[in-house]
Amino acid sequence: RGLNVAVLGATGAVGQQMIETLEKRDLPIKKLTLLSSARSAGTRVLFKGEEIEVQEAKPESFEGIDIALFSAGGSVSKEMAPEAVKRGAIVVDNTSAFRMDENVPLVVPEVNEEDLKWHNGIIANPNCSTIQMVVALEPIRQKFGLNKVVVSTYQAVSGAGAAAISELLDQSQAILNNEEATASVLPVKGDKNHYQIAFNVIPQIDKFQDNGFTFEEMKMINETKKIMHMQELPVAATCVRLPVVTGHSESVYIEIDREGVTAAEVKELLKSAPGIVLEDDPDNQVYPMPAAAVGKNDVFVGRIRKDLDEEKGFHLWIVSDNLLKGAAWNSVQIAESLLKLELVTVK
Ligand code: 11C
Repeated sequence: RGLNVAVLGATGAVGQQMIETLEKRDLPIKKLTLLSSARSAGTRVLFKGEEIEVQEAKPESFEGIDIALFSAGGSVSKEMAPEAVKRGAIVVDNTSAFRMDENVPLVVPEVNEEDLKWHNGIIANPNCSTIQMVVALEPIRQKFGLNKVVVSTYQAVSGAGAAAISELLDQSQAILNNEEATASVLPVKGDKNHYQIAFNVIPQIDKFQDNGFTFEEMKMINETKKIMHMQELPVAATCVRLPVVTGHSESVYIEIDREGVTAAEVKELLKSAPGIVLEDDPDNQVYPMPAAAVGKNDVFVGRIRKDLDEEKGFHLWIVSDNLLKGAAWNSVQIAESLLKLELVTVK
């Protein structure tokens, strides 16, 4: 008895984390099918002591699959998700292909697990930088209301994939050796110019849109409104890439709906909120940092301060492993929620 689970994109940075997360959790799995492009097919992966060969993804690969976790890029999702759904699978898609589709729930279980109930076969996993922010904002919204969000991100290169990690490491080594550092991936693989990320900071993640914001910034803006069911919420984002391998950080300014709330009350609230670890003790220099968040499923929150001028304004510092809560763990968590809500049956 168990579920037939597939991972599409099994050899990618997120796919590997999905497999490791499935291994650590106890979702009942009868059979795990690992799928990839033709290029990576044939790779052998160890899962719970058993070697599984990665197969080339074809529409027929989804016959008999209950839940398929997708992380192989937007165009693969667009092509394969309808095929998987046609064959009875529920797709949890980690790309931006379906996130803003009004027939597709966009889910972070701590925030809007109930939205899973109206899925039509595809469930979208939000962008990593959005996920960690809404986990921290939702308890605040519930208790104090939320009127405004302004976020600046400090994002790790692993968000841009394995090639971006190599680029950061190769450039760092070259610079330390007094050699020339070449760039061909960041800020965006398909854009006109590429810039050095080692010992640098790049204020561009994904392509610029006509409104002057980047696509990553628009994801944070639009996805936050959809997940929190607050189309009217003012959200602004500036997304920045740092020379950090894994772990996204965010400086978030919010305005709540109530006056007279103290920073201590916000800390107390977040201390027991789901999915959050409060790390906020300035006297002992305790605050979240990406190096400490790597490998953990939680969202770490600290540096909580009340604004000095705006009575309803607060500042927060939010850090999480972008490959786990930002991607693989949130997808597996959605699968666990489907089971808990009896939206998938174990046969
Ligand atoms: C980054 N947030 O850090 C991106 C990666 O829409 O799932 C995730 C892209 C996405 O570059």
